[in-house]
Amino acid sequence: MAPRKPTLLLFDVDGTLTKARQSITPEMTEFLRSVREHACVGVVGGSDLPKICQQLAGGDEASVHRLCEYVFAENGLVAFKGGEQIHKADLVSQLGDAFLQRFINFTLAHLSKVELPLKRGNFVEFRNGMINVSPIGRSCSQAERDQFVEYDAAHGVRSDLVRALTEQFGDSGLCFCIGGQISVDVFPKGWDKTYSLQFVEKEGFDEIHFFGDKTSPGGNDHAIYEDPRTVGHSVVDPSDTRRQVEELLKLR
Ligand code: M1P
Repeated sequence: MAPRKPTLLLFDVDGTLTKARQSITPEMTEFLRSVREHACVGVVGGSDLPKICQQLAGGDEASVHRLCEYVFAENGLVAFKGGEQIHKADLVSQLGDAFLQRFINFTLAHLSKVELPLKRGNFVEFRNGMINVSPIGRSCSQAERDQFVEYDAAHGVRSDLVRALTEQFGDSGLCFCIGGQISVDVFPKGWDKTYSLQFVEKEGFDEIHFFGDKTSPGGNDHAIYEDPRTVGHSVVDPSDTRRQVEELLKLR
């Protein structure tokens, strides 16, 4: 492998390396491989490790580690460098079961009063480092997901959920973030994508570039995009990511 240059390119996954919830294209995989000859590559996603691996390599974790020197799942709460796990944080230790049960009960009660065109299952997904709450349910199909996106844009279902959670738990040190298409991420303050920077900021990179598509205020890429430790790049889709990386590395 070519010697590493002291620049890190850190990519969001959904909407940045792949279309939302879809798999990376072979062309984008090949592009990332070629980028590794010019810079160090990392990914930081809000999803858990199996989902990131599914999107980036059809579920093959080893391939993801070969493609990316740094892999940060759940915003970096599950962190890998060179294929070795270097960190794991845990929501239960942080918040305790009594609080978590109060939170989950309140959330389910709120969702039980929400009327939608349709609902499916898996409304509260408990992850190592965050709770993901979905009014339609995470087991919806792609077509149902697309339909919810339109419905939510018109009716503000997730904004209402965030409002209710903020009223009830606003002083508990939690963030409520509308990240993807059908859900709200809930995690302790600081456990956003900037969490991952502690693992790279002292690694000797001259610059850390971050590429993400949800960089506006309220988006789950906003904090890391604005962070003084990164040079932020706002992208609209994977082809835009590629174009901006090519410009940055002067590959065109
Ligand atoms: O885009 C990242 C988000 O992807 C999923 O969101 P959704 O299913 O709502 O599109 C979730 O994994 C979410 O946690 C994550 O932030």
